Formats: sequence, C-alpha cells, structure tokens
Amino acid sequence: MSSKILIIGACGQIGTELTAKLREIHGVDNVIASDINTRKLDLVNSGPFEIIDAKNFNAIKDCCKNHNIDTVYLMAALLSATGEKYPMEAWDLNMNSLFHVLNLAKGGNIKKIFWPSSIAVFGPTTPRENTPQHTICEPTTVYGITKQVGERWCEYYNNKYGVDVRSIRYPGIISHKAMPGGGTTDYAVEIYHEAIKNGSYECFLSENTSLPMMFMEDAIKATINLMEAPSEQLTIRSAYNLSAISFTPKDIFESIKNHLPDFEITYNPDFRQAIADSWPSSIDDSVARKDWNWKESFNLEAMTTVMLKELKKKYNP
Ligand code: VAH
Repeated sequence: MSSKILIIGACGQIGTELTAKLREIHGVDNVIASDINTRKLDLVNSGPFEIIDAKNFNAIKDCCKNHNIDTVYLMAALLSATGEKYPMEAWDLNMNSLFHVLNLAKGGNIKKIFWPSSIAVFGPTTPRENTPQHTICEPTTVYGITKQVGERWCEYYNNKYGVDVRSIRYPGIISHKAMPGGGTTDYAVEIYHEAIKNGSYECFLSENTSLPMMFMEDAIKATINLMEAPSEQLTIRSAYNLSAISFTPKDIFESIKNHLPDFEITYNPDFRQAIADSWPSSIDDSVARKDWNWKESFNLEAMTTVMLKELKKKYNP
C-alpha cells in the first residue's frame, strides 16, 4: 500500500524536487507538500498543499492526523550563512521542528522520518581530506551545531523509542529548478545562472576552496534509496556521510568555460569563506555505499552540461 507522505519545507531547494520525485513514485494524492507560505505557486498548484509552520507542533500533528500520514520528510531549516545572521531563529526552527516530528513518531503517529543533516557537522578540527563517518565533530556555525545535536537526538530516539528516523549529511547541492537560500555552497548554483545571464560572476569564495558537492538528481536518488532500504541494513542512525564530487570555484569556472569560452570570474571572499574553510574538502561515504548501495551518477562535467542546457532554456526560451 502506498505511503502517505508529508513534506515539511517543500518549497525549498531540495523540497521542491523531492516533492516531484515522491509524487512520481507514490502518486500525487499520497504526497502532501507543505511550507510556511505559498511562495512557489507552481508547486502549490501541483498537488495537495498545506501551509504549515514547522515550529508549530499542533499544525504538524493535525496534518498528520487528517491525512493519515505515515512518513515525514522534514526539509525546513535555516542554513549556514543565514544561521550566522539569525542564530536563535536557526536554533528554534532547526531543533524544534525536529523534536515535533520525533515526538509524533515516538507517539506512534508516524512510521518513518527523513531529516537532512549536513557536512556542516564537521569543523576545523575534523580531518579535511576523505573525512570518515566517525570522527571529530566540532562545528563552528550555528547551523552545524543544530545538525550535530540533531543527529544525536535522531540516534537517541531510534535507540530508546525505536523511531525509524534516517538522515544524510548532504554536501553542497546544485540544481536548476529551485534556488538555494542562505547557504555557503550557494555560489555553485549562482555561477551557472550568472554565466548564462551576464557572462561573468563575482564569487564569494576564494578560487581554491574545495568543498564536497552533489548534483540534485544524485541527492534525491540517495534520499529515496536510504528511505527505501530495509531497516535492518542500516548501521548508522545519526546521519550517513555522502559524497559525489569535490571541486573548487576554479574547477567549476573552467568546466563552464569549456562550454562558454567568454565566461569570466572574479573572486571576492566574504564572511562565508570562514565557514567554508571550517568544512572538509572531501568525504569518505563508504558506509553508505556498503549499507544501501549508494553510488553517484553525476561528475562535474555531466552536471555542468545539464545545468547550462536547462538554464539556457530558462533564460533564452
Ligand atoms: C549550506 N547548502 O551551504 C548548505 C549545506 C553543506 C552545505 O548544508 O549551508
């Protein structure tokens, strides 16, 4: 029998594409999209949609009851750059929304939860190259702290109450269907848009800043694969390391320049440079590959080809 799914934060960068994919798999009427507002009208009008503030326990509880929800994807969060501007709001949203969903599951209302963690759980004392699944995590951003603490609570609720909560430490994610918001890796999306629109881009990170990244199609594939994996196969209930490609702003610039020879870039690092410098440059995701057969499909060249093709349609219809 198809799951009845609620996506909280469906209008975000990942939520937008996750909603479409889950509706393709489970049927439109079995996937309730929700967000705090109706800012993405195409998504709002694409199937069942409810306005839900992720900080409002009763709103989530009532929606789950009214729609007999058995699976929740909690995608609402304030990301790294925004979290540094509004630390208490980031703590409030990122933590209380997680507690609401975990407690509903503990009470038996929800059977399965997906909650996104991030490579932001790592900090400057973490080994930067091929960062292992189990290692030092001393994050220096509010966002990273919320993800580190959230991972501990997910593992606790699984061990103590048997809650089937699953999580991935997403790297930076690149997509063309919805813009990211308030992240340090957002440059890797902006650069493609600016290459098509203006032929030049001022990058807010320095040219040799290597970060773990992933094309959105791979991120969605990984999320679905993890959620469909048999519970007994899963050895990690905090959050799985996940990786696909690592690249620098210089690498992505050169990849675009192969398609757009006149494209130009300048580098003007801002406060986000310090955040990026605190994160790993590459990730060991061997546990995800062993537990649930993770394997990426897109390398940098394949991602650039798709991004430029789709954005050319968007800006030069
Ligand atoms: C951010 N895109 O930049 C998010 C992500 C790994 C980074 O969590 O904050």
